[in-house]
Amino acid sequence: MVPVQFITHQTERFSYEESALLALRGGCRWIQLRMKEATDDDVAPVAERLREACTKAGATFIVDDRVELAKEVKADGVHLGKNDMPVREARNVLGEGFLIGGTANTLADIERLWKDSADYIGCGPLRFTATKKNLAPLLGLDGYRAIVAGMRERGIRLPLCAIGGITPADVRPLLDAGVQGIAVSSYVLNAPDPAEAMRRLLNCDRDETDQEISKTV
Ligand code: TZP
Ligand code: MG
Repeated sequence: MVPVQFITHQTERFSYEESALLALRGGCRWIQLRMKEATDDDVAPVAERLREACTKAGATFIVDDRVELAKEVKADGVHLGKNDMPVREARNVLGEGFLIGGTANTLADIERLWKDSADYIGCGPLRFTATKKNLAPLLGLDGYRAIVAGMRERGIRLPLCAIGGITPADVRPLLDAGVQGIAVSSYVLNAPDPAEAMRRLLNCDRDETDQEISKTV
């Protein structure tokens, strides 16, 4: 199964919370609660409920940006962008048991996060996406190849998740480029059947014969 982090989003069809529940229904076991414009008071009850839903599903639950809230709701981790609390500071607040993910757009970002002891990297964007404002320059597949080569040269061993406009057709090439996982939102939420779309992403590392067999058993 491909490691897939689902990033919540609100659409005309679904609330943030519903989006996460659909991802879980599709078999996703790694949810990031991202409610960019909301206040902590709005996020807290959603986080409490999703914490419970993730526990029931055996899924890892990550909160975007909000370190204190992540701690309060006993999330498994927090995801920090470049303008959020620095990873080192968050580590002091949260301790060693917490997963801390960091956003990177360049090899230099990854090096900084590595030194700061982040646990995984969300690196992108692969291509344009409307889900995030102020998007960094697009990496394309070649961008990931260069970043993976740079990480190897520097001995940086951190799970790298590609993000930004990812669809199933991108997954194999990204894994071949050396990334370990993907983070996704819009492909799933814009699909006619989001749970099925999630299932398709998770199975992208299996060959077509495997997928046909699994449909029949
Ligand atoms: N950062 C870069 S893209 C993105 C974030 C949080 C959202 C996910 O992108 P998409 O295209 O909706 O899968
Ligand atoms: Mg952020």
